[in-house]
Amino acid sequence: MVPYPSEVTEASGELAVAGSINVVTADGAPSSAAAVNALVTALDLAQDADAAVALTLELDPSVDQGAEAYRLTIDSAVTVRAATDAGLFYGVQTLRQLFPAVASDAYALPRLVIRDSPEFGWRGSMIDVARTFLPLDYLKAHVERMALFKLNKLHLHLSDDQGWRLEIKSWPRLALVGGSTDVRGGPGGYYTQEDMRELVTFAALHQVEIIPEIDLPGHTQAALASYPELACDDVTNLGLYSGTEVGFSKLCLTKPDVIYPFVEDVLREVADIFPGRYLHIGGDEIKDPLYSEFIERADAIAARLGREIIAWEEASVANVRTTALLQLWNDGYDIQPALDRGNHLILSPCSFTYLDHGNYEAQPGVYSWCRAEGIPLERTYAFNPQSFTQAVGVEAPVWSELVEDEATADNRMWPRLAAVAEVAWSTEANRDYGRFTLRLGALRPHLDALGIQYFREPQLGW
Ligand code: TNX
Repeated sequence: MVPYPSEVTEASGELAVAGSINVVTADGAPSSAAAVNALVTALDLAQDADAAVALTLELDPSVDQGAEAYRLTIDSAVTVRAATDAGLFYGVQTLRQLFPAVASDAYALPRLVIRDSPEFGWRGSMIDVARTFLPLDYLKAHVERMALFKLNKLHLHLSDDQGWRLEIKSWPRLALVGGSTDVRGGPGGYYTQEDMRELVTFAALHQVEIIPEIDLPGHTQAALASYPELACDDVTNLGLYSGTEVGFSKLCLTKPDVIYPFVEDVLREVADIFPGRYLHIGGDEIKDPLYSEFIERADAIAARLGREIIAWEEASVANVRTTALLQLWNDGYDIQPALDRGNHLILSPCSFTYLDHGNYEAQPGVYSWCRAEGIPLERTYAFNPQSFTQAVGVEAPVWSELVEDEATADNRMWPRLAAVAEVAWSTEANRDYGRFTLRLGALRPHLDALGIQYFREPQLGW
């Protein structure tokens, strides 16, 4: 099992399941019901009220170790109890890992009792769809894969210099022009608002929340090429960009009458599509005397929309609401001012979690600016979020300057995202790299069944 549960008590013997099973779902718990139905279908088990074995999902408020906690009992029956649909859903994911990945005639489940709840509520994966556009179907497949490992936040980096990937109805050229190419000068692409609503609904059914990021006020060349009035008047380079430099573009912060209505329109439409609590406003890699003021005004716009902001660590210099989350990305960054103010952190330290870096030293086609030796599985696993105070959890980004396609995205994310999942879910006492490699190594057929084109990690025996 990955991530390893809080408490596993093994009993002796096995529970045999063959042919059919009596599935009883809980009313008002749609994601766990859908997950358990999908599981028994994949295992070729017929649902039959008279079957020898019952698989029951039960809402039980006494399971009170937090909103994602569950208990799984396997004795003469299989029972998952939780106070919430999310808890039941995670119980089903654990069960999914205890069954084989592919159907067979008969199954033997270990008798045991599991009590489980996560250490951190934020267990994230970030995909940069701005440098390289990836199709909606890939994002849906990724959500299903995340769910198996109890990852629950999919952060989409929706805009950058090389592309604007979200339809904005009040500023249509953003997607039509800004979305028309990518980092290699290829055809690019964008998601319609309908596409993203569909993804939000699909993700919710897998207990995954989509976190939309519009990167402001830097990383905005695609927006400037779409609407040149957003740039300062002395800027002459207003074309679409398909290189890999960073930090050269920005909204013109001395034109507040132009840029703040733009930011307000964009964030209003984003908030309308994505129902979650947070809007990620970027805020990275830009130097401007009016930077802090921009972040504060964007935070105020989010407040009027009833939302909180997330911003990259640089925004810690601004006086944002204490509800803002800051995303740490340089290992040693001095984030103390934000902690003093009371802000919480999403932990994405580049030397542990930047999955655009190699699975091994000198892997071709990867970045290495943060760690020359690459970021092997063991390194990601060694990250200890418990050493931070005021952290909501961990998130691993894949920047896509060098990620040209789905196979490459898979290679960068897997199996390292499974390590991220365990680091964020499991207790420090339950983490042990040797045991992790045995447990994850055994789940290879599950990754195969999901069609993941993972890196064949030698330390897993793959
Ligand atoms: C830094 S991390 C960036 C991205 C790049 C990435 C490449 C961060 C907030 N900004 O714009 O894609 O490095 O590794």
